[in-house]
Amino acid sequence: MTRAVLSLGANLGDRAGTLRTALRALVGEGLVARSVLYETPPWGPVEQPPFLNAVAVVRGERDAAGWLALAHELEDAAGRTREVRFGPRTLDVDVVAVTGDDGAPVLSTDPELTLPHPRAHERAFVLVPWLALDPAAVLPGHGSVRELLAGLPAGDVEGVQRWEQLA
Ligand code: PH2
Ligand code: MG
Ligand code: MG
Repeated sequence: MTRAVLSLGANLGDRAGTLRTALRALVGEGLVARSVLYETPPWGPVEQPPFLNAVAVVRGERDAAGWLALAHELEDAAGRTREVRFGPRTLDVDVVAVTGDDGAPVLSTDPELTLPHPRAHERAFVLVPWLALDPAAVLPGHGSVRELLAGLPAGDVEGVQRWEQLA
């Protein structure tokens, strides 16, 4: 069994509907916990509409490649086409980190699936929802999510706004 942290994002179309459909599909895939939806300013070089983001933790028989395949299935089900890097999308599901049942992190330098995710440590839109659902969260190789957030610019963290009250 492995445990995976997934980051979900959407900034085109019915953002909340798309994310809720994907989160519902994860219930059948070993969903352990999920955050509420957060509205977040676009991160990165592309000017684009704000995102809704969420984080989910799943546990199941899949290995890291299996979680990535699931992420792609969810994106395909949302009608995602692969376009501009960092650009707008109906649904993006990224595998942030995978750990074995012994707690050992899966490490990978494969460009198709780098683990842990190479930019998660600097993205408040990943770290804020993750910390909210798991106050003891650790990003392998980078340390506690709480401390990572404390090191980010305050504006980045404040920009991540809870978008709904209930999960
Ligand atoms: N995803 C990106 C690029 N920028 N910004 C926010 N706020 N949320 C995202 O999910 C996001 C982004 C590419 O994957
Ligand atoms: Mg992404
Ligand atoms: Mg992606």
